[in-house]
Amino acid sequence: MKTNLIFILLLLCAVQAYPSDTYLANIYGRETRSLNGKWDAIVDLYEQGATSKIFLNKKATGHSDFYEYSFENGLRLNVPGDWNSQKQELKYYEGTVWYARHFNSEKETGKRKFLYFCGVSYRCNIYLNGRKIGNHEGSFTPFQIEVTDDLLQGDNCLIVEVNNRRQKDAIPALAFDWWNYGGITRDVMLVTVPDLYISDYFVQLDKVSPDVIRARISLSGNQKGEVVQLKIPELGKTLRMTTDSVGVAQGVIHTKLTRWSPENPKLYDVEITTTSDRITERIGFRNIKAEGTKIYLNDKPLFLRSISFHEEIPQRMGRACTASDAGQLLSEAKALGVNMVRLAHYQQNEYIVRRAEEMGIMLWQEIPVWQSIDFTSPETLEKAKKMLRETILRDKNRCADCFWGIANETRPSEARNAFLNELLKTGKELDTTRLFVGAFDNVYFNSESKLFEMEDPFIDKLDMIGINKYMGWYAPWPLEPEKCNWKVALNKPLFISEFGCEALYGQSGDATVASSWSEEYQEKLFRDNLKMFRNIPNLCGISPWVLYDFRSPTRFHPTNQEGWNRKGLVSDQGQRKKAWYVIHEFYEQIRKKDIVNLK
Ligand code: GCB
Repeated sequence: MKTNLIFILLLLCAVQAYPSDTYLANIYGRETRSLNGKWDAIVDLYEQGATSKIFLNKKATGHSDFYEYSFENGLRLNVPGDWNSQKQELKYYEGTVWYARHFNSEKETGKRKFLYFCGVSYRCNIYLNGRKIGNHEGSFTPFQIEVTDDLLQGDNCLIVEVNNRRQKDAIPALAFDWWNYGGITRDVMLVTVPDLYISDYFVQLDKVSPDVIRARISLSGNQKGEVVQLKIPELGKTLRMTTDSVGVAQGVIHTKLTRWSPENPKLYDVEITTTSDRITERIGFRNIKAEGTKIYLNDKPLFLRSISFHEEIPQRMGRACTASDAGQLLSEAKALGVNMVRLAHYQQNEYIVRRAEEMGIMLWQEIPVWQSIDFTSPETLEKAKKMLRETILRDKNRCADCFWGIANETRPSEARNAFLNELLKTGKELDTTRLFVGAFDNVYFNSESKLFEMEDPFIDKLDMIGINKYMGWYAPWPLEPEKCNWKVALNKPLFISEFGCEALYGQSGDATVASSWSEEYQEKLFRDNLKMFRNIPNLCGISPWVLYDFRSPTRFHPTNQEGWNRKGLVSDQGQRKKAWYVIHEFYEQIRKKDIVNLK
């Protein structure tokens, strides 16, 4: 009863936090026209394009007129796609590129039109027919701009100024351990909706109850007194609601249903209709909670068999951006025997999230608050909050998303604590059905107590604590692995969110020498770490770092790395290293015997 009351109160707060008037939930369920394809591009090394107003896209007429630019007959870039992998000269480019394309549009009475960008890396300004209509910061979340009144009948010229320069106040900031891909890296589309449309909805199972579906549906323009119908045909359920004074309709469905799980990733067709709009989506229902030191999915404790990957196709040395890329990454994860993926270190594209859900893979999604963020800057805090908000908005109906990660490897300080507190507050205002987590790297070996310990006042606020610990690589073993005992956050579920070491595929060497960069060293390190994990009493799962070797400019070794982080269980060419088999065997044992405690 008490839980329900708290839920309703939080729901009320949440309603105010949503931009219900002009939002567009479930973009792939809308009437869209793709603006993907080849775009014209201009590389603006000295960032002079704005001063030269190249967004006006002028053409010379008469005798004395000329312009020192033209989008025609120059560079062409694929959208979606990063520029780094499309042109050798742009491999290391960090700066501005202008993208341009034309498209036709017709005025339609009773309709509204939006431009929707699934992801532009890192910041951008959008110009339509010579006029700036919007901007966005943050590579990994979508944004939309209403263009109903800006579109011309017939030809329209869309220009996007994209910049991926690293900055101190950005998220991530100046240095990070992955490639800084720039460009329009995700789908772009023109969306058409009715004047009064279904802008947003949150349809999920109650936090604790297995047979109560809670629905909150928002209409554009905060329209009051509209009838909204939610239908789940397979359950034989139809819920009729009416919107309140802020255009929100809320209700519950009581029903017996099959809950989504890795073993049975059941999804239901859900249909929402109003007098003017209709939208459908496949939605799954599950309960996730942390209690004591365990994670419960559908009231059953489980061990999280996870892996991480970047949104990168190593063979192509570029960003993953299509449905088939998502299939490639996730099927390699699935082959390892996982029931979960930690999507590192940022919000990955919707193809990945939706495919994971269909395959029965739980997700930890995080925002790129990675190590050295400027915690003292109020602007950076606002950016982080916006990123978290945009993540939750996009994926709140994805039952696969079980964990929202708010930070990776941040160290306690007054500024850091205050920053993360605020961020967490924002997250909880938006979503109370998931678990909030973070990954920390401040566990250390206390030579007096002879225990692995950690002091961080913030971790008490989280539902599960992720620990990144590189024993045998960045940290030498202080004792035999089987003698390493942990006393960290004993009252909470503890998840090893990273561990591992580098090895070059096919390189054979001494299993006791780190600098051999050998598969044997990596294989032994994995076996040793698995021994230690048995001594973590509150362990609820592990996520080795990382599935594939990935590109990183911070990896300087000329023969073993060449700009690659070699911690993959799978090489950049897709070959499985010896350590892959260690984890595969371990995960198979856990799965077959349904093991929850390693002890
Ligand atoms: C970490 C980071 C991850 C790095 C990894 C490494 O702790 O969280 O982003 O890539 O270590 O390989 O050093």
